[in-house]
Amino acid sequence: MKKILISTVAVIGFAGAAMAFEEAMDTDNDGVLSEAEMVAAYPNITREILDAVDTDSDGNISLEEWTVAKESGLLGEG
Ligand SMILES: [Ca+2]
Ligand SMILES: [Ca+2]
Repeated sequence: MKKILISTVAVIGFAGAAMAFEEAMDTDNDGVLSEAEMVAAYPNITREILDAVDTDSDGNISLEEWTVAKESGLLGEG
């Protein structure tokens, strides 16, 4: 019972994060975060962090890349 509750919370948490990504951060709605969108969302972000987050080095941050970065603490507390 407890396990089911925990995984439900995790799923809702991920859906909430995806919504924040799409609605608050991806301002041109192209499905990825450009460098400018990342800087707008994280004003103190550095080149090192941007490069670390963009794991496939295509110049854009996908939802997957952003989620991994958040979970690994690269993007700080927010
Ligand atoms: Ca975008
Ligand atoms: Ca990328």
